[in-house]
Amino acid sequence: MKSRILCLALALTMLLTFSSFALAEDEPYEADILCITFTGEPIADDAPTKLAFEELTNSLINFTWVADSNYEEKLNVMMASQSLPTIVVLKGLTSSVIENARYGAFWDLTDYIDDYEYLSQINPVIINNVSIDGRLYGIPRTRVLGRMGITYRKDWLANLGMEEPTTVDELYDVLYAFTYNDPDGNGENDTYGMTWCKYDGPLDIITTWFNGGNQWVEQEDGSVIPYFETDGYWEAMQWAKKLYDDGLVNEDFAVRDSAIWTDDFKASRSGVFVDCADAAQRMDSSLVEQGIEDAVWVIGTVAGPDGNLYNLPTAGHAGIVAITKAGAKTEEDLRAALEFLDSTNTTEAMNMFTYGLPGRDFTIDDEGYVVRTEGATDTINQENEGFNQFMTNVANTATQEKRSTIREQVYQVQYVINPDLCVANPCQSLLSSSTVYSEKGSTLETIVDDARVQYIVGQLDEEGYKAEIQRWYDQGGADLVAELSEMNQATK
Ligand SMILES: [Ca+2]
Repeated sequence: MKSRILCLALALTMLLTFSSFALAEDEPYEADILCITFTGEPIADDAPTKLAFEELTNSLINFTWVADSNYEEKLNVMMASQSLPTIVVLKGLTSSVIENARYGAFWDLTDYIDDYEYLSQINPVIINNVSIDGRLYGIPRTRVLGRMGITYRKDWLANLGMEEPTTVDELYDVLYAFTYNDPDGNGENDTYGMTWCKYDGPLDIITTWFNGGNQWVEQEDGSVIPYFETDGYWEAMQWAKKLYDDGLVNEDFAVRDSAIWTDDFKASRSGVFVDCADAAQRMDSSLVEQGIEDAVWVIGTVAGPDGNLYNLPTAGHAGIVAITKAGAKTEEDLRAALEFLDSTNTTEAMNMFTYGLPGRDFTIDDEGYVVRTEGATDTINQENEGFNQFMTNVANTATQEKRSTIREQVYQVQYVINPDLCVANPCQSLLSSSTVYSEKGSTLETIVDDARVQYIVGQLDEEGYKAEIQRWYDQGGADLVAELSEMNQATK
């Protein structure tokens, strides 16, 4: 028995020796990164978090810092002189970024990402949104994609003996009861269903519930049609009009400023709010301050007439992290850069980006939650400034902090439920290259958005609405459809 244990120990020692030998042989990757600093005092080369991160990812990071305020200018100069380092943080897909991608300044990553554990997990809607001519020229700096939700008063729902709505019809019933059945039980007729404002976000969110698309809808042949040509858009508009006609939304929504949009919900005058799901946290805090506890809940979406769940996404990104051909000269160099970027998405790496240095700035408790050290947020804000700007967060792997019930529900809605329900706008990344859109885009959007509101409030009948849609086509819409269709087909 004793000898068996000895053998095992010996084998283990050899194994450990072998693996540390193997690690030592593996040269660190030299990561040259063009990155953003907001304060002009970015993370130092010998900062503990940077050193720990380099050890974790087996890299040596050499930052070139550019101030956020003149990032665009500096970037353009460096692109023009082909002096970009290998890895470049691009804040957005500007026209010069698009031109440089087309001229071959950056590697086309489309056919490579599937080979990497984390990079293969980028949400396809985000890939769509950051593509240039249908190709991927950088790893998205991912932001919450499935952000939207329906915030409501769950105490009112309970008072009325109603269940959480799961369909548009059930939501209608809730809005009706919130308006006419005294949900707050005070005997007064002093509440209504849902607050809208002149910002058209809620109507666009509702449109997706009815499978009415997100601005543009792709056809089988790759051409696109504007979303207002779908049956779903029309049905959503009818539903919205019914809410308005039945008095379930605020009558003045077309002129109500978005700055006071939330006031009625916070004052317990209305019981539903359709916007970013994280608004639920702010609504909850506001009500708690007034002594109304445990009254707010949020869900992602409700099923439309076809029984499916859809939701309106955000862009889901804040630009991309590109790999330059000036820096990565060979495919081997490209692979090394991709491997490095992939390794920045592990749980350990994401925790350093998010919470700072393990042990000093945060620990992980017995339940597996992150616990931040008191005051650590200030430390990492100063010491690690700019450090996480090249974070791509494509797989949301960071360990989570323990949250309040409502925050946990917001997280579930935004990161677990919604991402698979998001409806892509097939033209999202094409619009910046569209000639017609750059000339007439905002005029055209105003025509159709105004027509929708005017129809809902009864200023336009169906005939009048359709005349506005015709005006949309006549004033450049027809050209826009043709141009975007051609552009979209070219990416196929
Ligand atoms: Ca009442």
